[in-house]
Amino acid sequence: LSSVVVATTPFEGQKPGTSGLRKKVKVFMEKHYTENFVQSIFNALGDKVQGSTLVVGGDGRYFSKQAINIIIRIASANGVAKLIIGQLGILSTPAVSSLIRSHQGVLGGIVLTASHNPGGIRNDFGIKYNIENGGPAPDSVSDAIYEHTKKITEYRTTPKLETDRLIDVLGTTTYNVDGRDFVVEVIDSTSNYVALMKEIFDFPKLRTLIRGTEKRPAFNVLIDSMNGVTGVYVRHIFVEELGASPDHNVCRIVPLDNFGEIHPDPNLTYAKDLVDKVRENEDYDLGAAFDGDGDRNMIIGKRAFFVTPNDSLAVLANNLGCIPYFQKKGVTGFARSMPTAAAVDRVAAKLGKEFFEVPTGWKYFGNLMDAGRLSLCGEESFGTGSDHIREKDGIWAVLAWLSVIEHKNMSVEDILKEHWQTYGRNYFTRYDYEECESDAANEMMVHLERLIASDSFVGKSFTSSGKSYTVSKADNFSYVDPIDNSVAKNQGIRVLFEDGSRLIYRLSGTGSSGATIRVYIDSYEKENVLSEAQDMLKPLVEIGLEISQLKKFTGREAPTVIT
Ligand code: VG1
Ligand code: CO
Repeated sequence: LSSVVVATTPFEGQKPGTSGLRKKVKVFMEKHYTENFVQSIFNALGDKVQGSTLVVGGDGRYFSKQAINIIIRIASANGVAKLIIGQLGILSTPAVSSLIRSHQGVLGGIVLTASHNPGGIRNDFGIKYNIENGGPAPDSVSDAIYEHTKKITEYRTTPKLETDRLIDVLGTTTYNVDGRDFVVEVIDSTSNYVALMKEIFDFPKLRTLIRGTEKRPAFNVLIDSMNGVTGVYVRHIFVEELGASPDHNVCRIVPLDNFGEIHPDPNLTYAKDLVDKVRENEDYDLGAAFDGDGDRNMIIGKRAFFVTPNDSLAVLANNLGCIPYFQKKGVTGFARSMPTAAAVDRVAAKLGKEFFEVPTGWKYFGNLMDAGRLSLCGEESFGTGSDHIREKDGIWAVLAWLSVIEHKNMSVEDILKEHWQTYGRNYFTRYDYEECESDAANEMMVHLERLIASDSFVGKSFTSSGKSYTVSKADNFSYVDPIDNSVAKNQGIRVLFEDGSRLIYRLSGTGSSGATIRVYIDSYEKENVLSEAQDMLKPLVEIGLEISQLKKFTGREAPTVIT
């Protein structure tokens, strides 16, 4: 087979966001659009591509197969020696990370997902590049890819390489392209990841928890894959390995290419089905849901008692000792993204562990993990994970929670209450205003920039519903990576108050059209730990809306999603 060169011209806007390039499917379908981006990845990687091995797979959303065929042909023509591809193109984001790390000499991976964004022909597709440590490309690599997309004039492909049905069956196929061997190995989607989970957790103990014993009733879970990629992993791990009932303990575990027309995002709004089932059926002790690509998780307890991701992170940090992986490896530091509430900070202080606050996006945790300074981290956006891989990991988080529950023999709610008694509670809420007009959202951010820069802003007091807050500091968050000293600027406007409460404003970097404004509100209470978050935070929310003049700029009366 011979490769050919195809002339092309750049597309605007191929800039990877918080986690890869995400656009409507119809944009990726435009002639040369996907080809340009894939070739730009190879151009940015340069000489390293020659003779390299890459992992390819994704959440199985619509257009995945077409994209994989494009990648196979372009990779073969660019000197890649081998592609390791999940069967039918199916690999969760954590599974890709694990595969990159567990195979010797893998250069990186191409992940086909738009994560929690809806899928199907009318919705979103995405392409993300992960580097050799298994984690999302750092800004330096994404920026280099973007620069290439702006000046691309041609791409290389092997048009006669037959890809039809290639990824449907397990096995290895060797082609000869331009006189070199080019290998495609189609692997089982779950086995590598399941083996990793078995090394980390005590499966026999978890099986006993789920099946019950004469002395202890079965701990009844409901695991919801939301028609996303985790379905195949949930079947393998929870049903086949841990003995959960396929009828009562799992739901929506067949991956669909349009996720059944739902928004595969595990939060109280989009995972309402699960929340309702667990609330209505008192037999359930725990409910969990994942996003489309399997890196996010939501945990709820009996009667749908909600665990915020901030608290989930803190509770796990406080209890890592019951997980075999950490018993062996020990625990170094903890970290969270900036908008995530500070619950884990208190655990780090008490346990004497190093602690880091990084910008939004998992790519900022990678260097710290590689340097052996970070064991566990999380984001308020339903992301939790450890240094077993370099992505957040939904299924890992549920197995970690089950390990804590098995060890403490307590309910989810009691574990949280005990934690708050010890550490106090960080009340947290996030307001999302999805698909706002981009200009309006940008103007609001400019307004906030000006406001916090004004002379009298620090020291100013705001009052709402009888509660007053005085500004102690305000800035646009920037971060210097302690390992490589790279700098990330403009990571969100922060207004910090004297009592430790915070208001944070960011524009999302994962949407495919318009702008999403996120407002994060949190405050810490030492004693009063059992109130409703929405009641506690109401005055601060009102101040946040007033300061930003969000209603005036966007015309929005209410957020799209409240977490
Ligand atoms: C969102 C979340 C962020 C997360 C990112 C990717 O980004 O806020 O915490 O890392 O999604 O998650 P943004 O820029 O829209 O706020 V995933 O599961 O979509 O890869
Ligand atoms: Co995701």
